[in-house]
This record gives sequence, C-alpha cells and structure tokens, in this order.
Amino acid sequence: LWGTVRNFLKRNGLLTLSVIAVLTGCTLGFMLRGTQLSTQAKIYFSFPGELLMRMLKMLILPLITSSLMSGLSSMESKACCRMGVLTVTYYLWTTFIAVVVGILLVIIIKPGVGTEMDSNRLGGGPVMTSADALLDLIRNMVPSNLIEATFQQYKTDLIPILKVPTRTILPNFVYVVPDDSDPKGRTVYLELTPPPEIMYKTSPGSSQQMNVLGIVIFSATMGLLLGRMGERGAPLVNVCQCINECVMKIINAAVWYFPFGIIFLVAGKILDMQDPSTLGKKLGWYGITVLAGLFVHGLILLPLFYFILTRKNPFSYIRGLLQALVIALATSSSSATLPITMKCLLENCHVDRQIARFVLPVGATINMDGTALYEAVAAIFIAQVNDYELDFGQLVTISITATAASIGAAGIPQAGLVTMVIVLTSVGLPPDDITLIVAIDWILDRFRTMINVLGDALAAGIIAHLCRKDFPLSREGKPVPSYGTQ
Ligand code: DAS
Repeated sequence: LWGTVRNFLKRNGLLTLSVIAVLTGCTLGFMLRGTQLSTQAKIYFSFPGELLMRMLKMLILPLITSSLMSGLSSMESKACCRMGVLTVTYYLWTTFIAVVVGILLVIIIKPGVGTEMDSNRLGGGPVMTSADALLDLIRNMVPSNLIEATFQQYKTDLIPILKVPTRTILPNFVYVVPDDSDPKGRTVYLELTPPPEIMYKTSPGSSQQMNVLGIVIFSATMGLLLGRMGERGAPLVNVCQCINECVMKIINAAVWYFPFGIIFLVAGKILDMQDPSTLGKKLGWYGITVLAGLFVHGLILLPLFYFILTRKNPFSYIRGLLQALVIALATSSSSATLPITMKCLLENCHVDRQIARFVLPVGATINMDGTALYEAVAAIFIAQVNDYELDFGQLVTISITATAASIGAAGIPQAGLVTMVIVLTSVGLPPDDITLIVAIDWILDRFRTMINVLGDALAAGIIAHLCRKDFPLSREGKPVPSYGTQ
C-alpha cells in the first residue's frame, strides 16, 4: 500500500497538493470573510501568495527569451517557417472559433436583455477611442525598453488600497482617485497600470500595459538571426540553452512552494471579493454565459480539434496538463503559469522541446481563446444592457476586434478587461460600462485563463504531431527526456 501511495504521490503529488491548496484557500477565504481584517493584516495575509506570483513572474523573461533564442537558432529554416506558419494559423483559427461560440451563446441566452442594471457610468473622464486602443496594441508590440517592458508588464498588481493624506507627494506610479466618502483622505491605487475605471480618468489611450508580445517578437528575431550566424552565434546560443536549463531546474525546485502560496493567493482574493448575493440575477446569467462558452470551447471543441489533427486521445494529453491548469486557476495569469505549462508539456506530455520552446511563449502572448470569447460575450451583454441593437456588421466587427484585443491582452490578471475597450468602442458602446461587469470579473478571469493555457498547450501537441517529420524527437511514442537529463 505504501508503495502504491508513494508512486501516486511521485507522479501526482504536486497536483494533489495544489488541488488541496485551492480548496483550503477557498475554505479559509470564506471563513475569514466575516472577520474585519485590518488593511495591515490583509497585507501580511496576502504575502505568501504575492511571493508565489513574484516567483512565477521572475522566471518569465529568462524563460521566454532563452526558449525562443535557443529553440529557433537550432532549427532548420524551412522547418522553422513551416512550424511558425502552422502555429499562427492554428492560433488565429481557434481564437476566431472561440469568439463565434461566445457570440452565439450570448445571442441565444440574452443575459442582458430587460436587465434592471443601471449602467453606472463614471462620466466626465475622457473616453479612449478604438483608434487609441488599437494604437496602444501596436505600441505595446515594440517596447522601448525590454527590461522596463517586463517590469511594467508584471508590476500591475493591485496592492491593497491604502488611505493617505491628500497632500502626500505621491510617486509617479500611483494613481489617485478622489474618494467622495472621505474628503480628507483619498483612495490610492498603488498601480502602474490603472484599473479600467481609472484609466479613462487619468490617461486615455495610454494603457501602459506593456505586452510581452514585444519581448517574444524580439527574442524570436534574435533566435532566427543567431541561427544564421552559424559558429559565430554558437556562444550566445549555448548561453541561452544553459539559461533555459537553469530556469527549468529552478522551476522544478520552486514548484514545491506553490501549494503553500496558492492557499493564501486564493484566500486573499475571496476575502476581498464582492458579496455574490449583491451581483444581481442578470450578472449571474452573464457569468453563466461566459462559463458555458468556455466549457464548450475548452472541453469540447479544442479536444475535438486535437483528436481530428492527431488521432490521439485529447483527455490523456489534458491529464498531463492538470498541474498547469490549477496554477492558472489560482494565479489567473497565463504568463505566470508559463513555466509550469512548459514543465507539464515536456515531462508529462512529452512534446518535443524545440516545438514547446516556440509554440508556448508565442501562444502565451497572442493566443487567448478564453479572453477573446469573454470579450465578445461582455460586449454584447453591455449592448443588451443598453438596449442597443447590434446588426450583423457590428457582430462581425466584434468578432474581429475581440480576436485582435485578445492578441493584445497581456497574460496577467484581468488583462482582458483592459483591452475590451477596443471591442466596445468599435461598435459605439461606452467603455465606462466595463464597470458593469468588474464585480464578477475576478472569478471569470480564472476560468478564461485556464482555457488560454489549455489552448496553448493543446496547440503545442498538435504542432508537434504535424511537424513530427521535421523534428525527429516528436516521432510517435518517443518521450522527450526531462530537463537536465539530456
Ligand atoms: N488573465 C489573463 C491571462 O492571464 C486573461 C484575461 O485577463 O482575459 O490569460
């Protein structure tokens, strides 16, 4: 019996611990919701979870740049080109399908029709135009400073709200929101990227959410150029390979802290969440519509595409990804989950390393099926709330802009809420109406992040199968050794 238990824990120990951690976090969060924890106590309570997020974010830049630069530099150019075209085509296709699923469901269920919700517009603030938002998207793809881009990309945590006297000289990264209930003090968001309801007040069109897409484009270009330099580029390629292996070893060590961090990450979010009973029936139906769409796309269509293209059982593949999906649920950040997704692909799903090193980083930035579906549903829900009849042309516009907005969304918490501006303004809806759905966004964000991660990981399996002739290790049944053993 001990041998069986030991083997089970060896294979599934981390996953089991992570699931127990999520359940423990939920229990702890709901138990503490009745108590009035002070802001200081909340800061201490959220510390272990914040440590977990920082660990994951710390690994993103070295993992993405070393994966792409070492992976692409060692690929034969025709194979690389074929893999690249297949990957981007597959990503765009599945994202568009996700949007269509969302649009069909929200038109059938009609969660916003006849709603009693008053769209509490913030009013007064300058409104971002869709041109603004689209320019932002392109601007984010070319970060002026790679390190700052990463820093800014991952510095957008909403630190607990603090009250400070009005006359405090606030550093430039703090956004101040007048707090009418307390004329003396002010509510301060310590935030680099202002939450949506603030963005339009302080800096329309300058959503500073740098996008790791710029880092991916830079790293992929460097990888391709290094590959063409032959022996001259070899030293840097070797450095990238060593960094890549070191990062994966650090991940293997750090993952045993994750269950502990997950408990406080989940509990801290539940502690702060709005009382579900105040969300209103219509918002409940809106949430159900999004979750139904994510279920159909994530657990029916994507596995079906996988089976059709590889003729393999998708659910045994997905079983190898459960650890990554739990981390995605706990962190609501597909970028932060990337190190674990990479580990699951290589060690559980035996996807060829060269394929995983390209498909995953690119997917984590441009492939967000869950986000695209969610933005299309949210936009049409807001139109229904405003009794605003969308014609077919506007639905087509929504499907295109939701796809584009998901490509521009960063893989961090609630990024989909920020880029939704593009979708809303493209059909003349008020971006401020985002505030109608903010209350439920924190829970939907977790599930759409899971589908984002699942979509990337299934794509890696499909691309590895379709390109197996170009990459010998991807031959059927030949497992890829885990890091450090080759
Ligand atoms: N949380 C984002 C991610 O990490 C998804 C989103 O905000 O829509 O993928």
